[in-house]
Amino acid sequence: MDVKAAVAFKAGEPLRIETVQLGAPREGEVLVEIKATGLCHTDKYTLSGADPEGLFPAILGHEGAGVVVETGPGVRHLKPGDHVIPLYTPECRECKSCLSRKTNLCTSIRSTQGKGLMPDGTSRFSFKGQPVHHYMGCSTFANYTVLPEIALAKIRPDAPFDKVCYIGCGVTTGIGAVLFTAQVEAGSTVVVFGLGGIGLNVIQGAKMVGADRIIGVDLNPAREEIARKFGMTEFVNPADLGPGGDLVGHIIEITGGGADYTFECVGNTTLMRQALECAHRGWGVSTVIGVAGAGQEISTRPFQLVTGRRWIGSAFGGARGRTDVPKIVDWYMENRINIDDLITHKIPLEQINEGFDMMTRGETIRTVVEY
Ligand code: NAD
Ligand code: AHE
Ligand code: ZN
Repeated sequence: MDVKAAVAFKAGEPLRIETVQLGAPREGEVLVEIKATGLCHTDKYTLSGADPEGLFPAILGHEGAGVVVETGPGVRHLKPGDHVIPLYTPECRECKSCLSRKTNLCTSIRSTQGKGLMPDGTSRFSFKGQPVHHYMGCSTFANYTVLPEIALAKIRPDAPFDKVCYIGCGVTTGIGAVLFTAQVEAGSTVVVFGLGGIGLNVIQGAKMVGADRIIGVDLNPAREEIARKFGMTEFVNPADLGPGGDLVGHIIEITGGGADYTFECVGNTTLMRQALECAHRGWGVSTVIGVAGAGQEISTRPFQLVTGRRWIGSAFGGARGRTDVPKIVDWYMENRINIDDLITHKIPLEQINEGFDMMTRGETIRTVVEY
């Protein structure tokens, strides 16, 4: 069938709106009509060429919501008409990782997903007879896409697509990192580096669990107001510390020795080190969420770890997609979490490049494309 998509033909070039061809769902696969998709910083990062797994041409987008149109042979848990959220972290419930109960990183289709292909090693998308890669197993920058059944969370039918699409990445990543990965306790002091689409959800999660102090760090002063609305208690702009300002020293001072939990939500390796080093000696836990570019590495003095700080990471907030995503949709529908105030812009697919430009200029928290 013909579908409308924003295609990434080359790293660093704007997306192009094209009619591409989509093949029918095969064994274990599902055809989904995407109704809405968010723009995540990770899409921009891959388009920039910084992603070692970036492939071109590809249809990016991984933060969607939509409706099942057709199921391929062997699909057991979904039927046409079901409302779904695509999962870039699937949940097969059968692989070693799923059965371990120690991680959400299902490994059943990770290798083909990383190659931009469906589990049988082929692509369903093509343009002028040439294959186009899938992206993170989702490709939500197309109004129809095909996914494996294990990469779809079935959600309640009354949830609005233009809001709950954000649960497909940013909301779950931020709140989940607090609840599932770091397991922040009530009364904790939390520091969040980067107050964008992810960091504000970390703040929202920290407030949910009853953190006492929630300190936000961002270079963009405009982030203070919205972060306070979501539960931030103090704001630090590193630029206010002056040239060569000691961010780590400042945070250690205002927290009386360091934070119980810190979260890096930018993808900056210098900030990752600073986030670790302002975690409290003896017990502080620093969680890396931000995605750094190809070739970048993190470093610190091993003494930072010897003296009891822990450095951990979180993908998709440690959430098990098919199990946890429907629950997070319920939290939204029960007004237990706020998504509406984080969706600052809504655009048609044709304006997607402007959406990324606004993200670069720091003008948006989340932009949603509605088909
Ligand atoms: P965003 O662009 O919305 O927000 C980034 C924020 O960081 C902005 O507010 C910006 O002003 C701030 N910032 C930039 N440089 C800074 C610095 N040096 N010090 C302090 N603040 C700084 O991005 P986002 O969508 O929130 O994504 C954040 C990061 O998380 C990206 O690297 C993204 O790829 C990654 N991510 C990871 C996962 C995961 O599962 N681990 C999921 C989604 C996104
Ligand atoms: N492909 C990159 C890494 C990208 C990355 O870390 N992706 C996160 C999700 S970001 C969503 O916005 C993730 O879940 N990673 C786990 C995984 O298995 O991909 C690289 O460096 O190669
Ligand atoms: Zn994302």
